[in-house]
Amino acid sequence: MTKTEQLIAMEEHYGAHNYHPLPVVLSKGEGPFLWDVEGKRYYDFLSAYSAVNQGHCHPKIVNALCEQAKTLTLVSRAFYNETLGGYEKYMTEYFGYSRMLPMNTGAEAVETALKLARRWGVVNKNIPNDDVLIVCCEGNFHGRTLAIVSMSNDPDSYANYGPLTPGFTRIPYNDVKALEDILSKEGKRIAAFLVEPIQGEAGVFVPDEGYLQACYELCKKHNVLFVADEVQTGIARTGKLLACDHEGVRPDVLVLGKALSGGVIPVSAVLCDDEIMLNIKPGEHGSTFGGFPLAGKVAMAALDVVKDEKLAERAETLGQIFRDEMAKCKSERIELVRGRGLLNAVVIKPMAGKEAWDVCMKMRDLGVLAKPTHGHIIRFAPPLVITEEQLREAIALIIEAIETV
Ligand code: IF1
Repeated sequence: MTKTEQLIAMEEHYGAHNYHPLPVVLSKGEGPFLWDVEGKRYYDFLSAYSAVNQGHCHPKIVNALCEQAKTLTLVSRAFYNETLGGYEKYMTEYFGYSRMLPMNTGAEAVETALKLARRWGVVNKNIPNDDVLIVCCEGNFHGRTLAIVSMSNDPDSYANYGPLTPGFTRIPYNDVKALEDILSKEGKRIAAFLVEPIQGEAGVFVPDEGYLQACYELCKKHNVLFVADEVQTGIARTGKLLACDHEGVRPDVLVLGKALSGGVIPVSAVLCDDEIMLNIKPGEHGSTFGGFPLAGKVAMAALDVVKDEKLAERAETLGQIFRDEMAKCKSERIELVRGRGLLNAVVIKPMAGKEAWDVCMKMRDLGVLAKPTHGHIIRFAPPLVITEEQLREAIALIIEAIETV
């Protein structure tokens, strides 16, 4: 058995079977590159689902982690810690909100946003506690907790997990009229509209221009919070700091995760203003690790890198090159290329029994890593530090894989 086969067999034997990974075992990363345990190098076109926008093992972020790890890692929120205040100040100034609440994973941050929205609905909008409704979208992906999967219409996410959490209603994505209808009908008991500015898991579904703006205005009209899940789209991935920036929309509640730490440790956060945030009082929400010293130092370093290395501008320019070059490929296998910045998807037409999975296997052999979603879609999201030359080299390999599989 090769080392690769041994390590895969070990996971098969001892691990839960809740994933179906591409058969490659990775052991090292640097910038846009990954290496497997056999020493083969790959272009990473997944970026840990957009957590590694700053590139693998970015020296400035790793250094921030190591320095803080030698000094103080965790004290819990039972006491104050030296880094949290500065981190909160940095975050609120960086994103333009009056307060932030730190958590760890994206799902926890979404849960936090749901709690803030419900609390605001009860306290500020006087909705009876048991009547509060939150509007979400078909095809959404916000994480894996029970409350969150209760919003999902993907049976893989919610089926056979027992009674689901009430208080959510779903409308079609990219449908302003649907939001208008539900707000007209039930607006008095709706606290929030929760939306991904681009749906990631659904297959990088970019809504029509003006959608976010129109939804935001409807929310204002009906006194409903506009909550943006930017866990995947935020932190420069789509060509702006936030995907909502493309339409000049400032969400009432902003949810961040993933690349907030550059993929170094789990760091997430919710940002909003006093009227919403201060409804939660001591003891009413929290997390052992939320806002711990490592998180603060790592996140500030990760966000410094985004500005210093102009990652949003890079994503915008390089994303255009990606879509233009892919459009030049006349393979019948490519049904569609879509996306924004460096969050893109290629829809693959199954031919001769070969599907997106086979294309990904071929790309792996050629030295590019990406993963199919929903059977026929491949997501392409390299670290934003990839150079134009590297990107063009990778595109040639991707096209070769598509044409030869
Ligand atoms: C998995 C997809 C990506 C997210 C948005 C919250 C979260 C996520 C918009 C939760 C997480 C992940 C989790 C990952 C697969 C993945 C994913 F394939 F499902 F669609 F990124 F593209 N909001 N997305 O996309 O964040 O709690 O995971 O930190 O394996 O479940 P988390």
